[in-house]
Amino acid sequence: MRRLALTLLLAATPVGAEAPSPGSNPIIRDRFTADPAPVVIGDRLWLYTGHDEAGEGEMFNMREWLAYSTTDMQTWTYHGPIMKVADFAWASKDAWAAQVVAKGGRYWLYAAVEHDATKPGKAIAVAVSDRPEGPFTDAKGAALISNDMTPKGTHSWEDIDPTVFTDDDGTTWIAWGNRQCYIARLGADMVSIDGPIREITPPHFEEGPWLHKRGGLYYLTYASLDRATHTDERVFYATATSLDGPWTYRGELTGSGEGSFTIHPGIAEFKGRWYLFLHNAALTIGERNGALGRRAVTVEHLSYDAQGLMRPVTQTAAGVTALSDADP
Ligand code: FUB
Repeated sequence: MRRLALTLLLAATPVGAEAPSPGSNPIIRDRFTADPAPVVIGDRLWLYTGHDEAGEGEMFNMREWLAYSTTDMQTWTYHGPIMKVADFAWASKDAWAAQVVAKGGRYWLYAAVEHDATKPGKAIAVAVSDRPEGPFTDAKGAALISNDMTPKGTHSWEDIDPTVFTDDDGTTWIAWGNRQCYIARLGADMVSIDGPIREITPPHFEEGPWLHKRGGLYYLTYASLDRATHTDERVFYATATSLDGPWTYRGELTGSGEGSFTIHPGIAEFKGRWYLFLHNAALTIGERNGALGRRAVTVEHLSYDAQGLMRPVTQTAAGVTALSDADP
């Protein structure tokens, strides 16, 4: 596997340039990837991404979701496409941001897609598999969340970017949104909404929410856009002692991804260390340079201060250090 990873690294290295060391950013170099979503399953960290295939003049061209996994945070095994947007019969296009979570011995994928003309606008799909590497199949046969379920929204793509989180009491929650951020409890079947949809939009919220918990504190981390001061998204966050809120705004966690209008956080603890996954647009593959629709996933170490606040993260080319079996 190590030889395969090295071969892929060399294949993406321009002639005459020194090959980057394994594990350096961006971590995937042989295809353009975006919207990273990590999850720890057993002794591996699994990473699900979108697949950016935009050509010249195209904003996005995303048709499928990909899976990778690692044991050491340096070498990444590619598991291929796990599902295509065409596998949702009711969706028309756009395999946008997704997250996979484990529950009840199965693996659940929640993803943003474009609904067909029967319910115009973006929607959130749910799929399931018995294995993290898929294949995943449509678990509901219809949208879990569609544009008509959040009528207050100001535009047709407000229902994107699901993040799914299971609390210590076993209840599972989904948050999502663009410009508006919503949260709702999922039914025990994982394919229904159980209870009200509440709006929890934090300051400068744009998209890409990510829910996690550490100790007794909940974190809502998201792609922000303060249009008065910035042209590209950055990552901000808020904290709360209950998912019912109130949420306390905590400001910037990290700045924009190099060359990229969008950014998208994904957070996981793996073998005792915390990681922040992001994307930028700094990768060139052959003739294709990074762009709005040709992004590249990165990862950085994440740490907390004594109050449990996340310390600001500097994005690096070096990436994260290797985990060894000796690590906790
Ligand atoms: O990748 C398509 C969209 O761009 C995602 O859904 C957003 O989070 C932004 O990254």
